Amino acid sequence: MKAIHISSILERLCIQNVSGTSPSITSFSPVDGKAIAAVPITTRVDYEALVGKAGVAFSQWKQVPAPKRGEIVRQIGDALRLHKQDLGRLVSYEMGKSLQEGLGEVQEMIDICDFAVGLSRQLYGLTTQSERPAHRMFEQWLPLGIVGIISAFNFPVAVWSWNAAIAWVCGNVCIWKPSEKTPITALACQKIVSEIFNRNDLPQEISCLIQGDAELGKQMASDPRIPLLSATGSTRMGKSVAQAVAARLGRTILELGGNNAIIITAHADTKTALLASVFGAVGTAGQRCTTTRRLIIHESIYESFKVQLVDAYKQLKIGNPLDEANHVGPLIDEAAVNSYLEAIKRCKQEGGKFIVEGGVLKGDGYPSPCYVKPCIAEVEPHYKIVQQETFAPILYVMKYKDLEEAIAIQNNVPQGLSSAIMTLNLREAEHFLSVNGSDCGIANVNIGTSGAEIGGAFGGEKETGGGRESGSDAWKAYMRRQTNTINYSDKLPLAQGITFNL
Ligand code: UN1
Repeated sequence: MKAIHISSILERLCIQNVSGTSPSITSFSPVDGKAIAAVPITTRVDYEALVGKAGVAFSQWKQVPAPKRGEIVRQIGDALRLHKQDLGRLVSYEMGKSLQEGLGEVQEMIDICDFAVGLSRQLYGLTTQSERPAHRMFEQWLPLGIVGIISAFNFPVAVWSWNAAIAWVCGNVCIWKPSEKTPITALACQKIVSEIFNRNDLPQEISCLIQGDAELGKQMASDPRIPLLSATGSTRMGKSVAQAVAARLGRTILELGGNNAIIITAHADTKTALLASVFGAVGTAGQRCTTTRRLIIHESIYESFKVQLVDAYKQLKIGNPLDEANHVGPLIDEAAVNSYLEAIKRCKQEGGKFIVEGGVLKGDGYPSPCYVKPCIAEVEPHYKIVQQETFAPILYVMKYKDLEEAIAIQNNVPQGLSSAIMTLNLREAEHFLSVNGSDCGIANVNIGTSGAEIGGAFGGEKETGGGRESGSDAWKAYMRRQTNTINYSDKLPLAQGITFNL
């Protein structure tokens, strides 16, 4: 990966380096440890000014009919198509995920724009039958105002776009605080969308970008001018955001930790199960909310599946994620490497037996200290470490006897994002999806836990936070619902048959 290549990408995406001016955040690539560029930090004064401008932008944007707002989002989707290669590479370089996954992330952005364009003509409300004569009842969905978006480093652009594209067609304006670990991809997106708003004589502040640390996030959480805050990140962050927003009775959409499991039954197609498990566990170097962290395998196939798994891990190529021959790139930073090492240590202390050893990779082909080996440990489901989400490629495997037990193991963790069962048996599959089955927001059959399509509502239960983003009717969280009753008679009949005469 030559530096010159990245600098021409930055140039094409109109990214200027502000290094030297203060205060700023410098972004370092986990791929080679080099500084990519610096961006200015948003000060309190800048923030105040921006929220003011966002409010003004909202008063203009909400007047634009929803299908016309959709037309603007269509143009954003087209601009993303044009920049897909550059932006995908930048995502890969700044975040460390494989180029395939970087490009996939930009594709998610394009897809959600397309979805939002269609949605802009389908923000339907219900009509209701009134119990009173000559009355008409219906509901309508109206724009909410400023939507705050706090996104995480692992999906530095897609998760923002799920929120922003939907929020925009709903008539809202957005203020986005990306992770301070991935400020450059955020800036690139902001440039792309600002250009579209400019070209259409619309205020740029329909999309605002602020850069900073957790303090800035806290400022958003306690700001009553932001009626909805959508936050993706750790459960710890989510709890603090939820409390601050609840204290002012605002709304949140929370997408927090996962501890996702695949149940592999005796009736599984083991070839599919193997591929799904490995991609789920090592994709994005185990740094997806939807990463497969646990495999719960039927005892009758446990030993043979284990052998195949270990074999598959031997084929994994770890290295520069921009080199398409590699499957796994680096972790985001050294702090992530330390929590990976710590989790391995704690797993061993609790009795975990590593069938594929972990460790930090050094030497040729690993130009930063962030490359680690994906590893696999045999564990007991009750281990403390197994209850936790470690954002790294550590896969815990365990065995079960009957499906009830497997489902209990799967559900018996604090998180509830994604889950899957691998089986060709109809009874097992349906049981897994029934009221007695998975307790997660996402439950799949014969595909892994990660890689959700944008068309579904994305999110999870319990400590995952309960929010839903992206497809289906997730848009409803971005609007305010109004129930309307119109009396077109010359009388005033009261509901519930109450009489009131003067
Ligand atoms: C996340 O990790 O926060 O389902 C989002 C997936 C991706 C999105 C993950 N489409 O794995």
